[in-house]
Amino acid sequence: MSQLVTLHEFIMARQADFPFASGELSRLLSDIAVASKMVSMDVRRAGLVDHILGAEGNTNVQGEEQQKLDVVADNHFINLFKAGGEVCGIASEENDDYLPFKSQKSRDGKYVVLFDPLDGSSNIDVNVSIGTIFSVYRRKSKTGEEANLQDMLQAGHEQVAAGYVVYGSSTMLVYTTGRGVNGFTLDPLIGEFCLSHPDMKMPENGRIYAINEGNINICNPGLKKYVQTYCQQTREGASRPYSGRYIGSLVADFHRTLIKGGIYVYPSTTTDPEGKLRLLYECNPIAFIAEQAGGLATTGVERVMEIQPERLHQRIPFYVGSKTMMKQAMACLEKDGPESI
Ligand code: AHM
Ligand code: MG
Repeated sequence: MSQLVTLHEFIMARQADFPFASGELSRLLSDIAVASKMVSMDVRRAGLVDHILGAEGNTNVQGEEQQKLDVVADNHFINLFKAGGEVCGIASEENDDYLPFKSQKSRDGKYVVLFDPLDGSSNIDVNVSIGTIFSVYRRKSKTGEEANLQDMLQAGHEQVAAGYVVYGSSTMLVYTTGRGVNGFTLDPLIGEFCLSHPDMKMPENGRIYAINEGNINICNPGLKKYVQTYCQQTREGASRPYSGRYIGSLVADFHRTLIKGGIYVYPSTTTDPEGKLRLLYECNPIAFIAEQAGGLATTGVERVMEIQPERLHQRIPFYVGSKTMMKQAMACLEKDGPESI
């Protein structure tokens, strides 16, 4: 039997690789792990909360107001970050504006975190996998001051860490600090994330495409051509076309793409010209992980992590996946009708 390595042990061992590290990023990653265990517990009880303890917006048996699970998840992360003191402010999909933390301890924190506390939350009602996605940046403002908007609007290539947690048939945390990608599965018996997927690599090619095909006639012609010619036709040497798989939870669709290879696309459409996914909370962290695992992430036009964000809730068209499939999709876009952003 190989030795069990907990996330905590792994983070501490990695910290020793950086002789001048102060341990703040390590503590921050540990806080994220603790918050995601709390969310995992809530997700496991979601059906009970809705159907037995009282629906959202109602009062539960204890007479307390029920909150939506995304708000509950948001609060778990915010509370842990405030208590930890490594983070001077956050921005999340659940909040209209960024939140600078006021205490002196937090104002001395080096980092900001941008996150989507519960991605794919429309899947909660039907018991399908959902996730948390996070990005960590070093602050731009002076230590000791309040975090500001410029701390939040950093390009993806400035991320110091990024990851996601998928609340699936098991709960898994996958993260990178720019030195490869590692995955940890939550062992519910001991309540610890344990290293289960060391040094994850995305296959160079794949046979699975993930796109909401209901949108195929309102997206650009280049993407339609790619899907029809590369994904839906039996190509030489293959026994059948590619498989379409679309969970509708970015984290779960991407997790499969990372492990099995494939391509995930949420393009611009005539109804949503900027696409749907948020640059800061969804695309940048997933792009960082994809690239660290050997994949690519673009808007169909440019590398996601090069974009200088202009707004907190900015959306972009998003293409991510195995190198070969991404290159083929990008070539179709160039030739048959580009993404517009
Ligand atoms: P959310 O952040 O409001 O949950 O929306 C993001 C989700 C992604 O997880 C998923 O890939 C996509 O929206 C699905 O959208 P659609 O139903 O339009 O295909
Ligand atoms: Mg989301």
